[in-house]
Amino acid sequence: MEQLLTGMQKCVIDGEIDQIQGYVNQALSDGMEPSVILNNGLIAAMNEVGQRFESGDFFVPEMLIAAQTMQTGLAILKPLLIKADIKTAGTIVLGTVKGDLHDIGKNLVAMMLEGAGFEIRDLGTDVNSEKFIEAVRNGDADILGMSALLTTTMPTMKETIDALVEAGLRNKVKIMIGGAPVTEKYAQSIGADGYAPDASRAVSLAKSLLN
Ligand code: B1M
Repeated sequence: MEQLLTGMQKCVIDGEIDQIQGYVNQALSDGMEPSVILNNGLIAAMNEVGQRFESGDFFVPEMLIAAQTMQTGLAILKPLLIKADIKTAGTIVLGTVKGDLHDIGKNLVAMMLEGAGFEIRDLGTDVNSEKFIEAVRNGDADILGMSALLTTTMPTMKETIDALVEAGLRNKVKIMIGGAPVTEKYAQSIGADGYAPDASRAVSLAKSLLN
């Protein structure tokens, strides 16, 4: 069993996307619990990927292919996890803000967060403050995550936070933001709870916000 998990981790870390289904199916037919495969196989591998990215051993392409491999494995587990009612690490509503169509970074953040056990509600791109607020009001989100790649679209982040305050919903969620032009200072100035410079640190931030 240990050997199978080690192989599965290596498969994700090396981005061997064609082989991951074989590992997951083998583990399931050997009787391994889906939650064990998720936590000790896929998530453990993505933790390692995050560490390699932060230490400069991995770059965006390696992280992307690892995340895609993890998602291919996760697709097999998802229906089983839902049936078993396994608790997620938390629910995150995520989107790229109004006027902004850049989604490569946001998708990578979503994949890494999913790899860390979070449930993601991805609202896509060009999301206005009303849509973010509706998702917070009607859902059970723990975190609202906004991404912006253009200096001209960053103000929607502040608009959304102000509108959440106005709607009396600000205390319902933690707010994290990111994207190339965004900074820690900007996050503080608009009243967000946190900023992450990359997908790997988005995972640590999300975990710390919910602790
Ligand atoms: Co555009 N673009 N683009 N573009 N584009 C930039 C952002 C730009 C810096 C290029 C430049 O001029 N040097 C510039 C912005 C200038 C500025 O505002 N200061 C720019 C511009 C001007 C434009 C247009 C206006 C160009 C035009 O039409 N005249 C136009 C705008 C369209 C629109 O959105 N309305 C435009 C269009 C496009 C394409 C459609 C062609 C394409 C986007 C395709 C897509 O996303 N589906 C595109 C691309 C690819 C880029 C660059 C080249 C690359 C962006 C990217 O994907 N990076 C970009 C230049 C650059 O950044 N070098 C550029 C890789 C990605 C993994 O990184 O997105 O930073 P990033 O995400 C990181 C972190 O930022 C962080 O984690 C991610 C992963 O590590 N992160 C978060 C991101 N979101 C987060 C959220 C979090 C936490 C962390 O919490 C919620």
